[in-house]
Amino acid sequence: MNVNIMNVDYSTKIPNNVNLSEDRQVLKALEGWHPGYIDWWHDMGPDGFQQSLIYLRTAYSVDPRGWAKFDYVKMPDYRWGILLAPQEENRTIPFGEHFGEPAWQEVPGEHRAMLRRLIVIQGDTEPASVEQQRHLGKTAPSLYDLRNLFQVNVEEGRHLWAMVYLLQKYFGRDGREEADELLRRRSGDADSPRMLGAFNEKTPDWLSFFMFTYFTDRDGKMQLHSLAQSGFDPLSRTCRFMLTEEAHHMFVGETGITRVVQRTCDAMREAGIDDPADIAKVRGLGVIDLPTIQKKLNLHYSLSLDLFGSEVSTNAANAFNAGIKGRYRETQIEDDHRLQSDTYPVLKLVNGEIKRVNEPALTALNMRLRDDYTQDCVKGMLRWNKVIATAGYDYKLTLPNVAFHRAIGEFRDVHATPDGVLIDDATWARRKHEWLPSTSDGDFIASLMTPVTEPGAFAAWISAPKVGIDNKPGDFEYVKIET
Ligand code: BYC
Repeated sequence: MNVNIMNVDYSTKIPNNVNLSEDRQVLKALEGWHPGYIDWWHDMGPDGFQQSLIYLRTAYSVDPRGWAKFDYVKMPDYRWGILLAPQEENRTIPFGEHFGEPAWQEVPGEHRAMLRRLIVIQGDTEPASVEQQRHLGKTAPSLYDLRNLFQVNVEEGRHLWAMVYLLQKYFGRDGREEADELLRRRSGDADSPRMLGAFNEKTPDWLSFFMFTYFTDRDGKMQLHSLAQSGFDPLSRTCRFMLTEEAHHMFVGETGITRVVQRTCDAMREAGIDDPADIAKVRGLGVIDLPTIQKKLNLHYSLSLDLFGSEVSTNAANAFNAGIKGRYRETQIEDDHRLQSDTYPVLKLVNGEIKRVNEPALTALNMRLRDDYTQDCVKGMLRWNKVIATAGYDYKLTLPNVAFHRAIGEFRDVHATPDGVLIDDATWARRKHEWLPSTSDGDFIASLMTPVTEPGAFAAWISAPKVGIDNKPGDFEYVKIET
């Protein structure tokens, strides 16, 4: 199978709208990179199912009215294409010192290193998430979920291609070296880890997968939006198209958690359980109790907050000034887009207390993006809490305080409860498993993770989705597992 893939004719078989067939040098670089990618996919991509037929969508166009088609595909045959959103005519740089100047079609020399660093970091997260999720296929709660996992995985693979294309096209030899490094690092590896913290954590079970796609993919959304504003037009166009795919990943997370919460509430109702905090009783029903869901949420939200970097960051200010990385929805914000004399309130630790302090808006850009992220996170929470309230339970899932369980930024050296009360090391050590999943919580969840492979059937801890993918009926065979 490897052999066939190495023979792929890139100029015709890779869907691309960047005229690869006439760009011999880049084509050659991508051809050189491709076998290593396929090796990586076999070593670190989904464990098993490589010969199964999966009902996947493949991007084939950048027309928002119809950009993907669905069909049965074996994952190694997925057509990882290079697609950029259409070029906007006369686009100008929407922020920073170059505000109003024509967007760059080539790398601006003085910002080359910064631009390359951001593209490499973005690229590094994509394969990392595939590596983190590689074992999940074996315990999927349904064929529908199995298909969604693989859809997310192949698209993260495509997003790696997207960044590798930029590196190889615009950054010459060091771009090619960085592209090779992206295949060399491994999530969680002691010697050669992925670049950002959350991408070296484990995704041990399906509840973690849903939390990851809800919270961590949403960091991806915010970062991609910021890079989509970039004055470097090829990066902007690449990220704009990636966001089209990214929406489904967050849908998987949001609806996944909704379905887990729904099933738990239904099971508690059927069994006549009135107290959702009666963990032993609820677990006895073979569903995940709400307090444990809250602990998983605390973990994934806090890990994802770390991905925004320090609240006060000169890196962020420099990237903005340079016109490389903007704000969420930059073009819709009504201000001067230069921020030279503006301020922004930042949460900081002042004399042992968490306080809002005004900082120069330029250095506070990570904080601002993180605030936008938190607002976005709240939306799904409201939906989950509605499910709980509709079932008649007085229980609310909440986002923990930003000082809780942090490894990056202002609060990394202190301990705080999810309510934001600062506590000492001993209290933290004693109580942390009230707020974060313990080994026994993990063991319980793991005990539920038995695969369900009959079309239309679902594991007992998760309810069925409301609608199928591509409007398929409930018993559709999303994955034809090879035997
Ligand atoms: N872990 O000034 P600072 C996605 C480093 S997710 C480890 O505070 P800055 C996806 C930092 O590199 C989106 N190290 O932060 C989701 C710097 O090191 P150096 C991925 C960290 O630079 C799911 C030092 O600390 N895209 O797409 O303003 C599935 C001081 O940095 C971390 C991006 O992140 C950390 N968490 O902001 C698949 C966009 N945080 O250089 C995909 C590109 C900071 O001094 N990246 N450090 O050695 C960026 O914009 C920025 O680099 C960051 C950090 C927001 C990550």
